[in-house]
Amino acid sequence: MLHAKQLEFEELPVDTRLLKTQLTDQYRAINPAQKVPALMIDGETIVESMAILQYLEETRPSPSLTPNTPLLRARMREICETVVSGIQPLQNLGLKPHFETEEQFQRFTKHWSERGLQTLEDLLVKSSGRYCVGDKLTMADICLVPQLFNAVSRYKLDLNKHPTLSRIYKHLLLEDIFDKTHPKNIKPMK
Ligand SMILES: N[C@@H](CCC(=O)N[C@@H](CS)C(=O)NCC(=O)O)C(=O)O
Repeated sequence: MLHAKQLEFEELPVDTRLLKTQLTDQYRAINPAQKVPALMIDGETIVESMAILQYLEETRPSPSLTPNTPLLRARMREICETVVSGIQPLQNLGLKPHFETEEQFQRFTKHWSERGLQTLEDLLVKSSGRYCVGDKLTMADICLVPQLFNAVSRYKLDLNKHPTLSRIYKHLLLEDIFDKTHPKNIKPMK
């Protein structure tokens, strides 16, 4: 989103896997949920991905990442919510300690990722053009790309089973903003 809005920003490291920096009191003061992301902007701290996206969209409206009719905005939100509320929380690494075995955790999270891809495919058949909603980049695309990257890299899920999803993902990966944020191009933070 920051790239899409052509904003300059600085990233601060939060190692959620090994050091679990998110669980420190220092980070809790930033995000009470002890999760990433958190955005410090305009003298405030904003947490929760959708609140961050919406804030950026409202305060930095150009280029617009919102469709221009109520129905298309609803289509965009269907996709955002499917990712942010329907898939991501059910495969978050923070759930892992609540499973008895690694295998149980993997089976559970993979199931909900697969189920989510099918939901996205069915939604995109209705809404998509070259992008998730019509022919314009929106917040739905911003939510979609990292979730699909996760499905493909972490669970080795076959996107070809979902032709619309697969077509849009391939197209989005060619976009400069998604190239910049692709894990292969992210330098490890010190
Ligand atoms: N609803 C939150 C979810 C944030 C979230 O689950 N973040 C994950 C990484 S994508 C995290 O920080 N996990 C570490 C943990 O749960 O300990 C949002 O959309 O921002």
